[in-house]
Amino acid sequence: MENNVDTTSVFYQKITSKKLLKWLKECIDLCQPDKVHLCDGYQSEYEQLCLEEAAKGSFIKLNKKLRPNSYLVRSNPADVARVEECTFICSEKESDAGPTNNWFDPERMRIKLQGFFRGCMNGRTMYIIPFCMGPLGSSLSTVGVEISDSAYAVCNMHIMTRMGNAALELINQADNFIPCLHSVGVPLKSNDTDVKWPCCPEKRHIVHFPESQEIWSYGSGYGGNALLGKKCLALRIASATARREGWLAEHMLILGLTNPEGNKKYMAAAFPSACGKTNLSMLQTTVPNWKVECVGDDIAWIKPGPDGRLYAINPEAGFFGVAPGTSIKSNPNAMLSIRGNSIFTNVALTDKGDVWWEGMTEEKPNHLIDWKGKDWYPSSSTLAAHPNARFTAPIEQCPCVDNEFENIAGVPLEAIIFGGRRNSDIPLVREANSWQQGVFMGASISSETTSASSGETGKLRHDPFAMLPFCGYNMGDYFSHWLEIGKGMKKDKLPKIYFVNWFNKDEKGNFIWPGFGENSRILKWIFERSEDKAEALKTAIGLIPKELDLEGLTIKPGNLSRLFQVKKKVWQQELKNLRTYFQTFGDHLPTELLKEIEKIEKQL
Ligand code: OXD
Ligand code: MN
Repeated sequence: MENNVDTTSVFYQKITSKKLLKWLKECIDLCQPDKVHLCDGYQSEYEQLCLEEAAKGSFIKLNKKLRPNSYLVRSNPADVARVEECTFICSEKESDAGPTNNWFDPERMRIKLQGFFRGCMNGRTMYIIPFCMGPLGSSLSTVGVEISDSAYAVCNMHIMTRMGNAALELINQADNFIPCLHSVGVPLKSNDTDVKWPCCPEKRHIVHFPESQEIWSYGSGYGGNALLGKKCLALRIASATARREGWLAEHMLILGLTNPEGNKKYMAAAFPSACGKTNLSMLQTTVPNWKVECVGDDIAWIKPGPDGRLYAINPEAGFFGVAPGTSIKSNPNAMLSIRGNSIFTNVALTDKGDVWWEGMTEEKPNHLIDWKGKDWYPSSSTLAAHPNARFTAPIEQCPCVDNEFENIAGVPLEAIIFGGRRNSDIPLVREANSWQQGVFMGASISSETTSASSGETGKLRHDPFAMLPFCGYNMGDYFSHWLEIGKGMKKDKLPKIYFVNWFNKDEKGNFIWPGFGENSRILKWIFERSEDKAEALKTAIGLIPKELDLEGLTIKPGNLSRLFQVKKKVWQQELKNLRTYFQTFGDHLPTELLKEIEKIEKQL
């Protein structure tokens, strides 16, 4: 090898995969790191890295009594979220990326990336992170290797994936993996001192080659831009692979719901980012003796199983959840999941060395250090935590983690739920009367934008299947793929499909539905529908509950009917907007979706 990295190091003997050795050599030659570290995945490695980062001032160790083995990290204020405008799908043909993705010619992109990455790890350590998405040994899982110069990415990957020796063994055996190259894009000269959060926002590129299954990410250290197993591999690359192979990679939580008789059913649910997926995936029910258990809070890989039903795994091993708004009241299980062994990014620091964010407690602390490292008081006009501040915590710390979380066969799905953040006129819940209508419902999601991505928040945008930022191919073809999955399965084996909206508001801007734990009343109805034990009423836009279990809940008179009203004019307009939106997919749009619009129009 051409640079000063010692390739006789003992770890090279651990790598027998020819593909990995070849790629590693290419990456070392290109990025020219000072050192190379092959991650073993041990806890001692994680602790050592955290200590090193703490010594540099990049990680702040939290009070070990209040938040054992946990750290606070502050990012550069210019690097705080996913960056959709810098995210590319470089398929061979532009039409395969489709109108919802940024496409760039793969050959030209490779030349551009070679320029960015040349020498980008000078003065830094290159970490090699072998990882497995999904339970080790599951035929539903996939292995990857992330090469990164960010210790923060390594520590987060420790929590979010099964990484290290066990994954490397799988890679060696298969001589295959998905290569994911990541750099913060800040090479160091010999006497440069490093900054606490190196990044290069002006050159950010999050690039996917779906055909050759490669990921290249440059310039950002934050979340999905840097933890490449998550959005890049498990959604963008996996969705394109899933289409080729006949399965689904989805932006969905997976939960198990148990009724008082002890019967359990699994459901998956797709919502746009920061719309409460984490809360729903582990909610504490308000309906007595019902229980929710969490298989996953963000991503589901769904494949037809040997019995002809759909089975889902969570490819991740941790939560990378939005902190603001999370409290003992809104999500006690998340608060318990982050009681220790967690990384907090862009939250505020209390005087006692613990973390705080808006919504965590009713009363604000008298003094904090905010996410930018500045003094903060309740009278301050700025937020103490960034709205997209995150916690990273192991899923096994969740008090209601499902027993089947590690099941290599996955869990059978009884229902699929779609939802968005809509402040009016979208009913609390409705059931599709067919798989095809369910696909239409998924395709019809619109939601207000949130701070999970850079850009304006609170703006309504179409977000089909909550996959707008994550679909690695033409969204029109994705709709067809969903229809094909349904056609390939027996009707009685298909999960029923639902659409929910927790976010309806009254004229004064107050939420009509209390949400959070009360959403269990809707889950109960969905559960009982799958057993034909709950009745439904037909409307033009799907089936709504004849009755909901509202015992113990007071809802203002009139508000309940408001949660289920179907206003003809509003829906005519909604369908008109959808028709216009669907036109953007041209001849990639399956005609079935237009037929669903026509059917509703006729029935309105
Ligand atoms: C996430 C997102 O981080 O969807 O899960 O943005
Ligand atoms: Mn997400």
